[in-house]
Amino acid sequence: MALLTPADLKNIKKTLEKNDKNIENLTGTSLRALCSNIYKTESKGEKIGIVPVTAGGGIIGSFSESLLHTVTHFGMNGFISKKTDVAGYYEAVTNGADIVLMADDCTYMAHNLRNNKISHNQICTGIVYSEILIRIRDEAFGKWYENPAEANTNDILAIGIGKVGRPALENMIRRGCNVYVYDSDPNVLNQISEEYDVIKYIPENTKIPRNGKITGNDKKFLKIFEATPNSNTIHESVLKKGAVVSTPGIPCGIERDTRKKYDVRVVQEPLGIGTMSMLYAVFDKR
Ligand code: NAI
Ligand code: 2YC
Ligand code: MG
Repeated sequence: MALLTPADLKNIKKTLEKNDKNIENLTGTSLRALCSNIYKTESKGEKIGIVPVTAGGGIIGSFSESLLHTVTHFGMNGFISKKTDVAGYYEAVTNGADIVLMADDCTYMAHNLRNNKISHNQICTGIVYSEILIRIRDEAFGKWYENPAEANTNDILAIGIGKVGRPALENMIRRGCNVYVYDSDPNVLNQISEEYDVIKYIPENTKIPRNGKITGNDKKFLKIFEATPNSNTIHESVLKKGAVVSTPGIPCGIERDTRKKYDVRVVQEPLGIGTMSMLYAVFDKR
């Protein structure tokens, strides 16, 4: 399980604001409104208790503080329990938390104590990052394409189909996208292609000559979802001019010079976007 490091969380304030603006430019809605539309829920001023957990690898420096910054940034009412683990949980509940946010090394969850809804970070991260691609408005491609409505198809390339990528894939299929999938683990790629109505995609740069023949696709994309723990997973051979990469993956999967060369817009943030998706998944229906 790829765990966050304090370095990943260093610029969370700036990164969250930058991505919120980016999401608004691309989809026409702020992150808050986007999450409210995805789950048809709204915040009613719930008190959010953040409980540090020492299990496994232990407390990650600034993890709880990053969650508090996220909920506060979006105008919600949060606090971090002074104690950790079970004592922290007891403290949060007895101090009136309506929702508890806490994470060990395996699961990061949000639990609404009032309506008993519970959400999981990897699932909600997959959903929100895929929805950003699905909800891009035509105007976002106007700078590069005569007919942006025509360019703005539902073709999406999904790279990395693991604990985050699979919920993303399921959401894209549910929402009627044509999903092309690539995963560097051939077992994963084969299993996903058998299990879901998707198109197996081998990017040019990973083409492997077999008995003199080169296999792989040369289709290019305007929308790419990536959820891998590696860098340089998005090669220029898959990109169209003005493409959008929506990636929870850490580190970022597209190199700076490739981004510049193809005018790529990137939505990538280490924790806050996924957290907002988790909270809206457990708020009450509108
Ligand atoms: P995972 O290990 O379950 O899945 C990763 C998948 O990517 C695997 O199937 C693996 O075969 C594939 N992969 C690895 N390198 C690849 C490459 N070069 N090309 C194509 N496929 C490749 O990991 P998980 O839990 O899905 O997390 C993925 C990433 O997302 C991690 O970096 C994790 O830290 C990050 N993450 C970020 C969050 C956020 O809010 N930004 C929230 C949760 C996870
Ligand atoms: O500080 C604490 O309370 C720690 N127990 C937090 C551990 C979080 C471990 N999980 C992760 O780093 C990743 C994040 C990207 C979100 C999901 N898993
Ligand atoms: Mg995030």
